[in-house]
This record gives sequence, C-alpha cells and structure tokens, in this order.
Amino acid sequence: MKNEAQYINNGKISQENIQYYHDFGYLVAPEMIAPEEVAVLKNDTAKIFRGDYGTIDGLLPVMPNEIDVDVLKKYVAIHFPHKISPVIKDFLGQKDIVEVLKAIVSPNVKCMQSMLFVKGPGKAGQAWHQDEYYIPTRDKSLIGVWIAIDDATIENGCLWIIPGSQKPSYMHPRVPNTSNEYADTDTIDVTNYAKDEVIPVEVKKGGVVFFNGYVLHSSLRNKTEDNFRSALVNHYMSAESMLPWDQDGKLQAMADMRDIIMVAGDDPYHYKPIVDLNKPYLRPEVLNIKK
Ligand SMILES: O=C(O)CCC(=O)C(=O)O
Repeated sequence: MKNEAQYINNGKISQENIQYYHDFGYLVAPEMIAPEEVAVLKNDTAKIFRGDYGTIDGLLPVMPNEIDVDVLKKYVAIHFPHKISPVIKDFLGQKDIVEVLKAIVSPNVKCMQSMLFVKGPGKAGQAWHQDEYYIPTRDKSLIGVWIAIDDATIENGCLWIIPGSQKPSYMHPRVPNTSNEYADTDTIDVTNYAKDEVIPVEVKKGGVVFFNGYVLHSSLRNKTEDNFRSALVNHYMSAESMLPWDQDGKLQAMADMRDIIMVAGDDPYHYKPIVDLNKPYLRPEVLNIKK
C-alpha cells in the first residue's frame, strides 16, 4: 500500500511529510503548480528552443512555419535555462516550492542549477545516479525539485526512484551502462534492490517531486510516438553550506561556487559577490561525465 505521507496535500507540507522526506528521501506534491503557471512554462519551453531568447551552441535554425512540436522533437534538455529566460529565473522562487524547501532543507535556501527537459518521442532517459555525485554540497543538503510540465508516465519516461536509498549516505560505485534506455555511458548497479523497492513516480502536469541528492533515481526512454515529457528540474541546497562545484569540469575547481540565487532567508556568505559563471548549454544525446 502506498504511504500517504509521501503526498503533500493542497500545497501545504505537514509534519508527516517532513518525517517521510527524512526517512525515504522524497515527496510528491500533486497539482502544486496551477494550470496557468504550467502553461506559461510550456510556452516558455518553446520560446527557449526556438531561440527567441537568443541562440546557444547547438540550437538549430527554425524553418519558416516550423511548429513548436517539430522544433522541440530535436532536443532532450537545456541546462541553466534560467540564464536566458526571465520566466524560468522568476520560477526558481515559486512560493509553494520555497515553503517546502524551507521546511525540509533550511530556512536559508539557495538555487544553483536549472534544467529544462523536453524529452520528446524516442529520446533516451537518464541512467541511475545520485545528484550529489555531480553537485557536491558539504552538508548533503542537495535537493532536486522536479516540476512536471507534461503528464509524466511510465510510457513517456517518468522518474524512477528507490525510496530510502539516501539513508546509507554514500556514493555508489559507477559502472558502464549497457542499457539503451539511458543516454549515459555510466550507471549504478541497482540489481541488489528488490523489484518492489524501485518505483515509478508518475505525476500529472503541475505535480512536483522533491528528492534528496543521495536518492538513487533514473528515467527510462520515452517510448511514445507523439508524447513529450517536459519537466523543469531545479536544484537547491542550504545556504549555510559552501558549494565546491566545478560543473563537471566546465569551471575551475573552487571552494564555493557563487553563481547562485537566494530563494529564502539569508545568505551567510553575502560578503562574497554573486557571480555569473554558468552558461546555458544543450544536453547531448550521449552523456559522458567523467570525474
Ligand atoms: O527527468 C529526468 O529524466 C531525469 C532527471 C534527473 O535525473 C535529475 O534531475 O537528476
């Protein structure tokens, strides 16, 4: 039976939700984002990939009369869309999301990353991983906030997670990926978990999934012929922690990556300037991140 404590009802987080997050590493907030807000994100997705905010490396020219669906089919995702889109930048501080973050992360919260997935028909998913592997926080406070812009189903490649897998609090070894479900060259072997410990997280558009940076998660290929699985995924952490993140080698190693946006409370490191380091880029079809 599904544990009801995983669901945030009416956008308001309860004590049971908070306990569930600490025990199992994730929460689901169905319908947290109003249909009008989702429509704005959907519309903005098309604008970004049409190049309306300016071009970025790899963005293909849009043909006259080319409809959004045909444009979007060519792409998997863009990283750091908030760097070009004022709509996404504004959404990083969405008030209901921030209330949840204050309750489960810290009263002081910063955002360091956004990713906008389109994941059209046939596009591969992401292999098993832990987000802290990529975005290391000193206090393990990393949290992914996964916002469904389209309905996310098993068929079109929703998230899969292993509840409670954050608990041992260590980085699992990475092994070569051999499944064509995934875009990545590496994965984590999860075969020692029982089948029923690995669950799909299907959410309707407007639903939000919150998951801890140590939780094992993945997504499968979009097997539909005409269905997009768009989702905005933003990453946050406690503002108390410094962020030694080199962005998969794209930046110089540093003690505290200050390309951040405060979304709640105070910044204990306010004496260090906020900088603009990260550039938006398109996610390649094959992901080969070596560290
Ligand atoms: O949405 C997906 O397909 C994968 C998202 C993910 O793994 C992540 O945000 O860390």
